[in-house]
Amino acid sequence: MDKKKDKQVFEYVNPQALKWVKEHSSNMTNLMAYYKCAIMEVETKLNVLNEEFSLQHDRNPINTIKSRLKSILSITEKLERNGLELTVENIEEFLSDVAGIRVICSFTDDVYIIANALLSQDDITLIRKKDYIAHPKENGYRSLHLLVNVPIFLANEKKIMKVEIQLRTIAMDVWASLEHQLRYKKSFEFSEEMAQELKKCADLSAELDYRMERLRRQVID
Ligand code: 0O2
Repeated sequence: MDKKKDKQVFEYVNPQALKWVKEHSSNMTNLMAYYKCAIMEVETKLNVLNEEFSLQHDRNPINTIKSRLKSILSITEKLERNGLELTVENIEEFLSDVAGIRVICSFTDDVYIIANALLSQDDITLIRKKDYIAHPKENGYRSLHLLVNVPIFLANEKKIMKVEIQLRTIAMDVWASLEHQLRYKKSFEFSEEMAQELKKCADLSAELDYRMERLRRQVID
C-alpha cells in the first residue's frame, strides 16, 4: 500500500485501533518480522525451483516474484471490517494475507509445475487452494491462490507462519493489475457494459495464454 493510501486509511482508523497499535508496537514489530521471514523462506524455495528448472530445461518458468507485507493500518482496518477484536492472536488466526507473494510465470503449465513442486515439499502445508484458472471468477479474474503454512526457525523456537501465494501468467497479471487499478477508483461506478468489456479483455488474455501454451508445446518440452 502506498503512502497516500496509508494516510487515507489512517484517517479512517478509529482512535482505539491506533491506541492499540501504539500499546502493542513491540509485539507487532516482532509479528511483522516473522511474516517477513516467512516471505523470505518461500521466496528462496521459489528461486531454487526456478534455478533447478532452468538447469534442466534451459528456460525460466518464473518471470517475476513480487512480495508484500500488509501494512499495520490495513491489518487493523480488515480486522475491524470483519468484526474481529484487535489482537495479535486474531491477526495470526483470521488474516490470511498479511504475508503475500505473487509469482508471475511464463506459461499456464508453469503455474501448476511450480505450485505442485512447492506443495510437495515436506515443510509446506497447504491450508487452502483456490483455482481461479480452472474456475475463473465471474468478472474474468484468473490466478491460482495457495494459502500455506511455512516454518521459520528462530534462535530458540520454530514458528509456523501463513503465507498467501498468488500464481499467474504474465497475461493474467496484466489483466488483474489493470482491473485492480480501475476497480480502486472507488468514486466510479462500473456500468454493466464496462463490466462486460472487462470480461471480454479477460477472455482475450485467456485466449492469448492458450495459444502461447500451444506454441510452447511445439517448441520446447
Ligand atoms: P490486494 O490489494 O491485491 O491485496 P481473503 O484473502 O481471505 O481476505 P478472499 O476473498 O477469500 O479474501 O480471497 P481471494 O478471493 O482468494 O483473493 C483475494 C486477493 O486476490 C485480492 O486481494 C486480490 O489480490 C486478488 N483478487 C481476487 N479477486 C480479484 C479480482 O477480481 N481482480 C483482481 N485484480 N484481483 C483479485 P485484495 O485484498 O482484494 O487486494
